[in-house]
Amino acid sequence: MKIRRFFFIIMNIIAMVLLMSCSKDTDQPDKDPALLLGFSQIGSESAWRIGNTHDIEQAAEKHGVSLMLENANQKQENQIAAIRRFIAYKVDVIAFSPIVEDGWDNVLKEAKMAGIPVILVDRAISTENDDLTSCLIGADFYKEGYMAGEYLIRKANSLNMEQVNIVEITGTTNSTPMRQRQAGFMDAIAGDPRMKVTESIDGDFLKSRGAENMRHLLEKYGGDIDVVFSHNDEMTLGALPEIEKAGFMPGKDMIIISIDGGQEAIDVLKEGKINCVVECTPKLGNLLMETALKLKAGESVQSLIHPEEQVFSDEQDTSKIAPRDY
Ligand code: GYE
Repeated sequence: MKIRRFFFIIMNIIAMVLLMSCSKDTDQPDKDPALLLGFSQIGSESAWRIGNTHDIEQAAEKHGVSLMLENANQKQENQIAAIRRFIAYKVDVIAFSPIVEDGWDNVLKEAKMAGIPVILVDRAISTENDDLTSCLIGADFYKEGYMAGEYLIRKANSLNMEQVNIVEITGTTNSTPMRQRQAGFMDAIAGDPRMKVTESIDGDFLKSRGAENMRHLLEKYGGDIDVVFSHNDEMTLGALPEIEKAGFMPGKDMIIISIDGGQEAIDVLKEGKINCVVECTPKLGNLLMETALKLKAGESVQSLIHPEEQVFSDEQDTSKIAPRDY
């Protein structure tokens, strides 16, 4: 009995020592993080966005950054409230992906008054005060739209098309990727008299809206649609079943062009139902952490940082496309 009791006490002491040493380790990064970063994410509207959030969380952990992450569920007012909370909390650096371009000046002036540097991630803002933000880390959306247009010209040539009727399902009106993808695409096809954009319609980057818009376009134009240019994979994936339900084969009867390059869209490209996917990488986390750490240290940073991107299409051997991470 005495021996049992002795063992019991010894085991308890060992357990307590182990527990204390464990909690000391896990507490460490929070007690003395390299940086406290407040990040306001737009929402969870797409595989791109979910991949982007995940990448930022992983990068924060890797760089020893303590991350206050807030999801705005697609509402600008939630993003503004989150930025105000970050200011009240006195974070070292604020980062956010603005859902639309307008309406940020007031809250950013508050951040400036508090002496907190602000990084734009993914999307830009429209302002006359250039000194409200330190830099923008995000894709070159104009180039993405331009590459989509260049692909279409090559495809139309290969099919000897005489006229090309295009419908465009755009991302959120007044968001940077919507404006710039559209501008790049229009500029790329501008010199080709065969190209005609019959209708542009806002699909808000959502799958449900992609489906709804495609139904509307099919009712209106039916088989007169030669090309569907969709500003993201989610809307494309929503549109495809509607095209099939209407009796057309996507990828054959209609040329399908998408942007993002998530795994699901790449799988459909391999099946031949999408013809071209322009890559937009959500992997901005490491660049964000490196830039935020530099700002905390008072170092200067590049004002615009674009990641490298490519085009996936039926012009290549799609079986060789490496697995995507989002
Ligand atoms: O293309 C889309 C998304 O801003 C690049 O937002 C991003 C876009 C992306 O939800 O899928």
